[in-house]
Amino acid sequence: MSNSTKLAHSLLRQLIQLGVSNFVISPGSRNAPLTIALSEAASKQIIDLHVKIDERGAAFFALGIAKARNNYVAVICTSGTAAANFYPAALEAFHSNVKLLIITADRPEILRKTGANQTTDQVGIYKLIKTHDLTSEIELKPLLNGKPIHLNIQFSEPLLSEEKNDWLAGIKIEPIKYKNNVGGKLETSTGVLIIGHDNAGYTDDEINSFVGKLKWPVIAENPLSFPHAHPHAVLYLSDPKIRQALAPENIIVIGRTTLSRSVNEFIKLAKNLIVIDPRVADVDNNRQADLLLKSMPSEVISEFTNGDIWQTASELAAAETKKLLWSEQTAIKSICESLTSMSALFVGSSRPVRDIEAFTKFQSGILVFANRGLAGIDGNVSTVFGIAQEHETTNSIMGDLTFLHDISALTNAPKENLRIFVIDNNGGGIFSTLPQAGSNGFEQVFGTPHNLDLVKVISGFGVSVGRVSDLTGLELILKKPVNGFEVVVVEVPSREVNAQLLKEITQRVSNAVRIGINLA
Ligand SMILES: Cc1ncc(C[n+]2csc(CCOP(=O)(O)OP(=O)(O)O)c2C)c(N)n1
Repeated sequence: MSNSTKLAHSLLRQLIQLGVSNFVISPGSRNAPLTIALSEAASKQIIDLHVKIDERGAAFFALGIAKARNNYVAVICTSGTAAANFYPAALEAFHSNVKLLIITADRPEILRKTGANQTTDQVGIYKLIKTHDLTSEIELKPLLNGKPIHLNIQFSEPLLSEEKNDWLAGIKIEPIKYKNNVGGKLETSTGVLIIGHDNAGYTDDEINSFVGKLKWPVIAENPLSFPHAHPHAVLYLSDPKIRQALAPENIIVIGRTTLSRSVNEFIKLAKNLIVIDPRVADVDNNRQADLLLKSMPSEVISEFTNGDIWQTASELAAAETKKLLWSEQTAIKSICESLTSMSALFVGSSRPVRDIEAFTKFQSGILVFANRGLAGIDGNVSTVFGIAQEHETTNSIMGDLTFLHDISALTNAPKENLRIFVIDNNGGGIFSTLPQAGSNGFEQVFGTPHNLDLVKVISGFGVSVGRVSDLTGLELILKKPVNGFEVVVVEVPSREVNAQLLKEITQRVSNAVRIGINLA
């Protein structure tokens, strides 16, 4: 038995025993000791093995499964540029505390800087994630602490072994159980609670339990998951007078608020800001607040804060949003209203995540995911493929550029029930809502139209695809249950028209709320 095979067996056996059950691999030679062993484990149905030719997508796919399972998922590649392709997902995992277990195969250290083939410095390649550079067996359990991990394994030749041994014999799987930290006491008075999109890693139930103890009005970047959240707040908080009128003594923010200027301006108005986010311990240790809490308090002493004014404002806003014409906003609102309970939703970066914040409300039983660690438009299709593995039904909404960025994922399309809605505005619509709108060369450097017929592109991959360009067409599709994998290209008005509609609805909502709460 070669030393490399023995090392691979020892490390994989430990991981499987500790409850790592999903392994994502990409083909290569240096990682062969691992991939051959994993193929054996998969054939005995001890693990789930996923093979992806592109390491960048492989890592995002692993990230998606890891998010959905709240457990480590291993992603394994050969040496050289393959390892660099893990970088975007590694960064996303670091900033969102996802249990990504990165394993890069390497050549022996002695070959570094000698001009040897496919050999670079893989130690510290992900900078923010410490590398464990291994030449021999180590105990892995202490490393599985809930954060992303990088194992760089030096494999020397021979990489393959003629001899067979039953390295899985007698394996006993005792998974590590990961629990979020909930504990400690918070004493405060009146205020408003704001829930950032990624929940700071807490489950919806953990947050809802905290909401119940706090008895304050709630607003959420992801209103779909929180029955007590006042929807559409981001629209009317764009008005400085309304912000001022609603400004509370205290604000608690769970996680990060990365979606809108209006909510962040509102947060600045509180006399006292409390942040709850485990990442303030390390990832975000320069975060500023009057009180930084690394865990969700289990005991809360607070004063009931009347939310009637928020209720009124949100009802007035809801009435205005019902009058919307066909647009990205109506499409996203209708898709979300049609979601069935016990399903997952993955939301792409850019406008879709923001339209959900502005135009949707609580929908029972939907698990919402997004890559908010760094808000990349990369790897979103692969991430949703990973999430879909773990749910009976998954839907996703993303922009056309986000979809195209990760189009290569379609080479390995899933068999699960997954429907991806691509909001096609032929380019980056968000930029038309930002100050650079209309600047010199805007279309070339910001709008970046692709001018592609997405239906043709997608069908080229052999994937089932439909096109809708009005509400009636969309509603017809929404009535059909998700059955297998399909993409729906949703053609919406131009980016400029959408930006204008967004401005108008924001203004209409603000006016209605100002009048409704007697600020006019
Ligand atoms: C990897 C990466 N590159 C660039 C960006 C900057 N960026 C943010 S939104 C966006 C445009 C996205 O366009 P699309 O997916 O079509 O969504 P829309 O803006 O139309 O809602 C870009 C390029 C990013 N967030 N991530």
